[in-house]
Formats: sequence, C-alpha cells, structure tokens
Amino acid sequence: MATVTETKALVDREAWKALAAHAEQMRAVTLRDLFAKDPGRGERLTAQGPGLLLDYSKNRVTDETLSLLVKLAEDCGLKQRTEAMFTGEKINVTENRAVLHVALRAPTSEKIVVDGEDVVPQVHAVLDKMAGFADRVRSGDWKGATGKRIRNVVNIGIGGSDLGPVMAYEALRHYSDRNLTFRFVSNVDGTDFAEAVRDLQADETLFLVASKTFTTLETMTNAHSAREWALQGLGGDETAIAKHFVAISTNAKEVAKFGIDTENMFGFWDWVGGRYSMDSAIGLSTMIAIGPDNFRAMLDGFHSMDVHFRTTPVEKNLPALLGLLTVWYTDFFDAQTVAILPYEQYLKRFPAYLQQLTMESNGKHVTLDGRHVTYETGPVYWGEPGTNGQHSFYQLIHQGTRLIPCDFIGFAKTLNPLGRHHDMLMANVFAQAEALAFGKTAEEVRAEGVPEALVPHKVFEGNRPSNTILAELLTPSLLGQMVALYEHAVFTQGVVWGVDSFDQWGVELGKVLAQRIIGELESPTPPELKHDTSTNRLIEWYRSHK
Ligand code: G6Q
Repeated sequence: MATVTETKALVDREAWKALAAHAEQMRAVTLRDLFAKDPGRGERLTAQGPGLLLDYSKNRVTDETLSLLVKLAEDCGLKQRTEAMFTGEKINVTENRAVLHVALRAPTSEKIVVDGEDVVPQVHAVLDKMAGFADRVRSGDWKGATGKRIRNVVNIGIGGSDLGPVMAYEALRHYSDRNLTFRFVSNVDGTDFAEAVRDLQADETLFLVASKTFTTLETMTNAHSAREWALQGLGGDETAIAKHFVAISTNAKEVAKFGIDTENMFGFWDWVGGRYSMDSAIGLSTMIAIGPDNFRAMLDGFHSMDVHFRTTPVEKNLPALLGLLTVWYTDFFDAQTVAILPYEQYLKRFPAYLQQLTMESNGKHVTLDGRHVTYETGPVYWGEPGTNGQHSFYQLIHQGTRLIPCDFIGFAKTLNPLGRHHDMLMANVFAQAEALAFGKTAEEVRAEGVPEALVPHKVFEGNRPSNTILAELLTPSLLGQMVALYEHAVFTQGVVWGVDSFDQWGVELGKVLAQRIIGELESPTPPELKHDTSTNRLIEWYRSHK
C-alpha cells in the first residue's frame, strides 16, 4: 500500500469547527427569511458550468456558510488533490493505483504520464479501434457466422461494467441507431439472461463481454451461458463464436482462455475504476448505439467539465459546490440521503447509475491513513424521474420528519416535443423546488378556509433544500458533462472526508462467503455446515426445497 502522510483530523480543522458552530445558528434560519432579506439571492447563488446552470440558492446557506465550506475545501487540499488526480499520482492508495478517468476524455494534445508512459495516445488508439468496430457493426459490414448482419447487441457485465452502459444507452437512445436492438445482462439470476435473449436470433446477435478483470462470477457465468446459447443457435460450430463475441477487458489472458480472439478485445487500464469507466472501452455498446462521432462528443462534454473543475475557483465550481453542499447537510444537518430527481425520461437510469458512483466511492468508514472517522461520510443516493416520484415518495420529502436534499435536473428543450407536455413537465420542476423551500404556513392554509382540524395536515414547513440543475438539451456532450459533474462532486466529498473514493473493499466479503456457500448448495450429500445457526438453517431449508 502506498504511504499516506497522516493529516490533521477533519474535526480538528478550524473551518470544520467554525462550520459546526455556524450550523447551530443556521438551524433556525429559514429559506423564506434568506430570500426575503436578499433580493439578489436567486440570481447570485448560481454557477454556470460549460453547458449547465446550477442554482443552489434554495439551500440553507449564507455567504458565510459558503465561505466556510470553501475554506474547508482549501484546508483539506482540494486543489492539490485535484492536481494529484489529473497528473496521475497514485491517489487510490489502498490499491496503489492512479485514478485517471480524466485521461479517457483528454484530447490528443494533452500528455498524462503514468509509470513513465504517456497514456493519452493509448486512450486514443483504443477509441480508434472501437470506432472502426462500431462503424462495421452499424453499417452491416461486420457479419455474423451465417453471413447475416448484426441486429442485436447484448452487453454482459455487472457493476461498473453495466450501470454506465445501461444508463448511457437509455439517456442517449434518441441518438441511437433504431435498427439495432440493445440488451444488458448483469444479474447472475438466470432470468436476466433468459429474458434478454428470448426473442433474439443467435446468428444476428453480438455479445460484448465487458469485464475489467474477466473473472467476475456473474459476468463469466452469463458469458458462458451466452456461449452455449449462441452455439446452440449456430448449429454447434465453435468457430462461429468469434463473429458473435468480443471482449472489453484488461485481462488478455482470461479473454483468450474464454475463447475470444484477443484481436477482438478492447482494452483499458488499471487506472480506470469500474464505476468511472463508461467513457472507456466499457462504453463500446454506447458507441455502437450512437456512433463514434456522438461518442466523441460525449467525451468532449466530460472533458469540458474536467477543465471547469480543475480551473474554476471553488466558489464558482459546480462539482465542488455540489460536493460541499452534500458535506454540509450530511455532517451538520444529519441528512442521510440525497434524492436525484431528473425531469427527463431518458435519464431514468441516472439515479441508479449515481448510486454506484456515489455510494461505492464514499461509503467508507476509515480515512486514507486507516483511522475510523468520527463524522458521517457518504449519504444514500436514490431517486426516480419526475414527475412519477411526485405521486409516490415526494410526500415524505415535503412533510416527513427527515431532511432530504434534492437535486432537480431539467432541460429547456425536449427531444420529443409533444403539445404542452414539456412546459407542464418543467412547471413541476420549478413548483416542487419552490414548495420545498417555502412551504405553506398555517396562516396561509387558514386563509384558504380550511377547517381548523385539517390545518396542521395541510401545513408545509418548507425550508427543505434543493439544487436545480438546468441545461438546454440532453445531448451526448451534455450527458458527459453531467456525469463528470457528479464524478468530481464525489471526489470533492472524498477529499473533505479524507477517504479513498476509488477502492471498494466492502464488496469483497460477501463474494468470498458466496463462493463457499455455492459448494454447500450444490453438494449431492448433506454438507457439514459450520456457519452460524441462522445461516445453517437457511441453507438446509434451501437444500430441502430446491
Ligand atoms: C466499480 C467496481 C465494480 C466492478 C464490477 C465488475 O467501481 O469495481 O462495480 O465494476 O465488480 O467488475 P469487472 O469489470 O472486473 O467484471
């Protein structure tokens, strides 16, 4: 493990202590008051990114809060840590790796050196290879074993090798080739694979096996089932497989062992974390769907947000502000969750994508130097596209007992203009944020003639914070910006909390235990079970009922 210099504990920092004291005063301050006293607030507390506007005025913050948060970021070394990331330092200390998803979208003019090698030319070589392949599939030039063109593309992967591709495909569906069908298989539950292929013909289907390690249980199990399914559909001809399987991996040896020609392997590097990999070769399904030009536009969008994050002062820096506001509520207002509420149907998988990005990154209880934290770290991220959520869980956000900061995401234009739909959709974005912030007092309710007994039920306390993120139109470039916005917000939080946002040791234990239990479930004779009595009993129940 790389050495970490022990740093001052977060709670001992002056800015942290000042924030804690300031938070006590802020508890009684309402957004109604803040807006009433400051007519310029709605204009002033906004920040403009490359293609995004962040309105953070409906947060329970004052100029003092913001300057203390900025000070905290500075004291925690946000600037230095950002430079360390962008220049390829091994900031993922527990895995001794550089963290260079920013290199995946760096233009050819940039130079980023890792272990003595400039990685930018390597990135572009893979992108060119992907583009060549994507063009061949899209044009019908790439033929299946029976000479038919490919009509279906099935991505097999899980976690970072699935969530990004699914989210991006859904988000950019408008730009996709509608003659191709895309499916995504991730779960080891056989239903996922069975349902994904039930209406597909093997001779028109291409499988992309996406796995950085090429050893992941779920992905390899699904890939082997896909191989059998394809063989069956192709008349058992082993040589036919080459035309129907390609791999996306860093592990050429395992790819070859599986039987995929490494000529048809698209590589990436150990400095790309799974949840930061949708813009690497892991995005091959995205590139086949939307075409290389659109994919490159998406990368340019990512890059523009990278530049914004790296060069803009914290007080005007969208990702930094977003990250710091989450620290504010998580650590000083006991907020446990953040709701992601995109008012854009194409972003329906965006909250699920962000769940991994945020929670796998900052769901940590020790600092870089291994000390147990004495403050809260990563909150739970969740959400659904608007307006659906309004008819289910928004009740709790408006009138429940918990503080749930919300990120509303909306667009000026829709990709599917249809009568008055879009104005209605956007009216709801603005109305929800307004209602959460300002609520409705008992007097206002009474003035409507509501019977006294009902008044408390109809009161909205307000003072519930939200960000509103607006952009003109959902384009590939905009999606890149949006993902990079959250990537760097997560980074900012990780820097303040002093955790390693790039490892994920927490997923290991369950995997190891499952490996042991698989044998016990499959054993023809009753195995000797040495778990706790609950687990033993559950295994016995399963064995006797399966
Ligand atoms: C993400 C994690 C994890 C990973 C999956 C799939 O940051 O590392 O979600 O992406 O476990 O791993 P493979 O790509 O190696 O199959």
